[in-house]
Amino acid sequence: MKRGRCRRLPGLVLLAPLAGPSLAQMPAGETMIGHHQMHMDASGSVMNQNSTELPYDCAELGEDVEITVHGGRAYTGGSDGQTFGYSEHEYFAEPCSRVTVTFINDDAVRHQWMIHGLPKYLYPGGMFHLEAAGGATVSGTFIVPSDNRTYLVHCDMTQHMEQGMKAQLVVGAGSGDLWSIPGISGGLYRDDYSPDRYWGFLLSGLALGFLLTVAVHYFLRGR
Ligand SMILES: [Cu+2]
Repeated sequence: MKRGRCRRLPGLVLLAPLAGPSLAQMPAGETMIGHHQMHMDASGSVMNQNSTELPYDCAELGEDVEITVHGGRAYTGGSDGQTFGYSEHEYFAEPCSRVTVTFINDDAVRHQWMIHGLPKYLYPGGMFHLEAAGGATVSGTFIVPSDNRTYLVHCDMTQHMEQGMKAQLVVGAGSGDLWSIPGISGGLYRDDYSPDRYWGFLLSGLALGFLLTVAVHYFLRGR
């Protein structure tokens, strides 16, 4: 997925919503759990939804942004070492926007779309969290603060982020790309499996062994 696919389109639906059960519609059987404002049913869960309360630094609500994103094995972009991914790994919103995310899980295993770094006085733990069971769709809404900042989005299932389910939400001008966002930024520490490196070590070892053998041979002959 190339950067910029979801460049800001104020007030527009970025991708057409797909049919499917949505937790935003609060179907029968929903559960609300304590202060985490967690809505849960068989299709998944939404945690810390907020569509009305403004962050302290927002004088008024900005634009409405709708993001529809798929998650699953089909979205690795062919990158080595990745098993999972999102259909888009970067999203944009203006400061104080109300962001509604519809997350469609194309896999059979559970996946999440979780964002970190939001104000803790509005979002316990600083996070907003969607989790979708295999084949399910969940959606939820949160409001971002006014500062220019880049937020981490990922799936918190074991090893899923390391295997490609990592993305970023850029609010305003952002605060720089996060590392290891598929298709956008490189790793903090890049692994090097280059065969040249190992050939170098092997040839150096052989040359050193040869020189030592010759040196010992002449040393013994000279005695
Ligand atoms: Cu996942």
